[in-house]
Amino acid sequence: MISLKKKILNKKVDIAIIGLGYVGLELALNIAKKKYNVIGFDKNKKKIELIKKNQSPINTIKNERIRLLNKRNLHSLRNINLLTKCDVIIICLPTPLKKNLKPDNKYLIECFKTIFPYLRKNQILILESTVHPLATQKIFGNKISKKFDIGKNFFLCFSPERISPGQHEGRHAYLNITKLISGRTKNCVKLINYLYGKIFKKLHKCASIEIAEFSKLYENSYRSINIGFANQMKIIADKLNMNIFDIIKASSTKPFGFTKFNPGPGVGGHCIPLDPMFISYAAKKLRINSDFIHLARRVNFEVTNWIIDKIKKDTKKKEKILLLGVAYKKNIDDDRESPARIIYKELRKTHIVKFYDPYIKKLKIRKKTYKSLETLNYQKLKNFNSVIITTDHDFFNYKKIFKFSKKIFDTRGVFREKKDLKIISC
Ligand code: SAJ
Repeated sequence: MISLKKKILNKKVDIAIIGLGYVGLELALNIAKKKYNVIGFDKNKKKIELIKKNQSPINTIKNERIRLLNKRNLHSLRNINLLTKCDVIIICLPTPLKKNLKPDNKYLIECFKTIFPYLRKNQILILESTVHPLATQKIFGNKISKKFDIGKNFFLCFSPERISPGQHEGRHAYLNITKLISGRTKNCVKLINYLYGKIFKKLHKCASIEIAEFSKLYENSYRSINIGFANQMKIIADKLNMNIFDIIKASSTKPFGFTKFNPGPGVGGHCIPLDPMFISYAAKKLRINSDFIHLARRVNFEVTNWIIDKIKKDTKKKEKILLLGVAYKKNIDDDRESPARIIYKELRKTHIVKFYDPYIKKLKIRKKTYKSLETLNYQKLKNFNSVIITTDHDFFNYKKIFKFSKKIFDTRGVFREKKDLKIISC
């Protein structure tokens, strides 16, 4: 414990990061920037090769940052035996949902099976992946405590990732975001506090690993529920011929007790549609109610269908439609769970539909791949009967979109201040 503390404070620890996705790579770069020795592992050999060539596999992480990593320390899982020499092991792997909406911990379980033989005394294992309550103990803690004395000769911690993809300035910048830390024992908390205290500006010590697990899910369920509320209010306001954005703008003048959320085409990404289901899973196992979570999820899907119905009512079959943006939110290249995918797939059944996204060149839907328009020629927007603003990327020139489009379905409120017959808010 003492020697580990000294090594951490003197930056002599070797830190392994398993999973170099948008969480693990960002973390690796920030730890390397603080002059720690980082050893990166990822099962995707192509990704490792790309990073070794100083090319970022993630559009929100710029190539020039990749040089921070010592390329000799990047490995596929073939060299996982190197883990034994590492003092700290941080796991940043995906935790998707299964088709039955239950948590799918297969990546964590497989990873733990692979690394377990290489765990040795006086190592710190930190899980950053989003998991259902009690999962850290269930997947890692129970088995580790058979081989080690957690808190004495092995240390188990949990610190949920809090990345806001695509946002790098100000309070949303990675290192400015308060990092929750937790550990199985007091010594575990002390050690993650020493290490993460050297990397992040602000830490919050959670009373237990389970509190930290639940907090992550709570904050994202809060978002899903409030976005769902905004989407349902949009549908009601529309029926009353009111602009929901005028309503929200007025409510936002209240300086307390109100947090603004915008209605949109639905909820995409790898956090908000998924994380609340981890709480629902835990509630179901306890046979208690989590209606809020299911209602929000339902409304956030319903609003996408409501938009599709509105477009079908306002257009004729076989008309030409262009979707502007397919990413799940602005200024990123990620279309996971993006509502634009549903809109594109559905409208293709009755219309001639194209899409353009500056960050996404191809859409894979089921077994088919659909290509984005190569470029966006604003003058040619008039060749489409209508345009749908599905993702409000800052890249778009909205003045030109307004000028050259015949009809605009605005699902993001970008034209909320403009009252014009050719703009249909939805
Ligand atoms: N959305 C709305 N209305 C809103 C906010 C979001 O319709 O008012 C939609 C977005 O278009 C998107 C989805 O919801 O399709 C999710 O948006 P998000 O802003 O929550 O973005 P995410 O999924 O990238 O969420 C991440 C989360 N970060 C972590 O889990 C560490 C979330 O907690 C952050 O609050 C969010 O980034 C952020 O603020 O950028």
